[in-house]
Amino acid sequence: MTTELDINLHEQVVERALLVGMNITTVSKRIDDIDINDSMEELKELAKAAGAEIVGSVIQNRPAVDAAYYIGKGKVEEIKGYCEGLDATLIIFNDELSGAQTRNIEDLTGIKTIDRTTLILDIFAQRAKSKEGKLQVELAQLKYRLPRLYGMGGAMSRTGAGIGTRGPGEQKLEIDKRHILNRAADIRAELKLVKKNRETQRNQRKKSNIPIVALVGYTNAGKSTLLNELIKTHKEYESEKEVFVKDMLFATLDVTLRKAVLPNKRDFLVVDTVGFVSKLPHDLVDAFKSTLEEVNYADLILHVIDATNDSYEIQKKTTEKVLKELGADDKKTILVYNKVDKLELDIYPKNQDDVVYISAKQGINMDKLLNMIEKAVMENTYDVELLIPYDRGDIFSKCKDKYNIDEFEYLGEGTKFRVALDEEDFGKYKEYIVEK
Ligand SMILES: Nc1nc2c(ncn2[C@@H]2O[C@H](COP(=O)(O)OP(=O)(O)OP(=O)(O)O)[C@@H](O)[C@H]2O)c(=O)[nH]1
Ligand SMILES: [Mg+2]
Repeated sequence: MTTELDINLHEQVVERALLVGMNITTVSKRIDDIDINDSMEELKELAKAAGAEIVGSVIQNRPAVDAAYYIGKGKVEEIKGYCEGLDATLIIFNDELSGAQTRNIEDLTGIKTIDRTTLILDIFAQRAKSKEGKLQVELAQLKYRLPRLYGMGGAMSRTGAGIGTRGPGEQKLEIDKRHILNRAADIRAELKLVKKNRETQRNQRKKSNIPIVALVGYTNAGKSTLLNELIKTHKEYESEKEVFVKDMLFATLDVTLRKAVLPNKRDFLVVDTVGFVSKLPHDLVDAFKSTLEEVNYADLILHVIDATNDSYEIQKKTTEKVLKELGADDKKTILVYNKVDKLELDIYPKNQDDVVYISAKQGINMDKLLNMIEKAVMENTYDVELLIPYDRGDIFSKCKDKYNIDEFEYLGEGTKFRVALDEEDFGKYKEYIVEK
């Protein structure tokens, strides 16, 4: 007999996971498709991030998906044997399973079975700290669970036809379903408020004309470390403004904005974002859309790449794919190869126009990066000195609001200051330019 104590003890035992991947052999591969072995390697990292121990990995080659057992009944029986031999307590599939497939596989093997999406959602749920982050993850989980509800907990939905079909099982499902729908509606309403807030802030930023630079990249590439390094350029820098850095997948779930300063003394904003992996669950991207949207409002993207990771090419492709999904793939981008302190010097190529090799942790090549950022965000701006007569004080205040000017001089003829004007203002204030 199991006691409550047994159950609690059992929950703390590390789950022993067997990974299962499917290689569909008939579909012709596109160039940007990720190789099944790489995909399995990534799944392994994800499973570890969720706290599981990996006991084995199986790849099934098949011309097509099996509707009932995904990899085919015969293969599931084979996997049951592996699980017994390896003492596995969890099976993780590399793709999304339907509710029915999950149930069939669990029934046949007698072992808890989850898919890649559930795994990623689980990691996010463990990591979410802010209220918005938690709500977004919960919404994604509810959306993913709902259509799969009827496949869960096999015994409930297999009450059969005829008398008794509307038994407690079915009723419970209806209650669960209604509960999920209600909760999802509540969360959406709460997130709507947060979104509104975010929009107001965004509009204020837009008015202030500060360039925005977004850090994106594969999880663990060093985005947050780079943000912490960039903000040291600001005179109001305090170590409390630093963000959370950790050697783990998905350390950052929230979008954070911080001020930093360009070599030409102009302020800019740095945005840290959630890291990417391949096959990022659609419900999750959807739920995080309003936070990820910050990327779309950026003037420049710094695509941070861990140059020391063996799979950095794949990680780069993965990030590019997610950017495309967000509609941000045509943004001006600098490729920032990070962690070069761990590489042999000279093995990395010379810096090119939109490529730079840095170490965020050791502060290597930060000056180069900052110059590149300056060049990119100042493109299409005109660095000039203006002399505004006192009877046109309105122009001076407009410039002050828009370009956050710190330094100016009151002269006999008017107010003199340096400013990087945008194209429109450059045309408008031409007559007041004293020096280009
Ligand atoms: N050696 C070395 N390690 C670095 C460098 N930059 C970051 N790291 C380490 O890489 C790990 C991940 O860094 P983070 O800044 O948290 O990475 P991230 O891209 O924000 O990760 P997520 O938030 O999970 O997407 C940490 O252990 C950092 O200390 C670097 O330049 N050199
Ligand atoms: Mg981070």
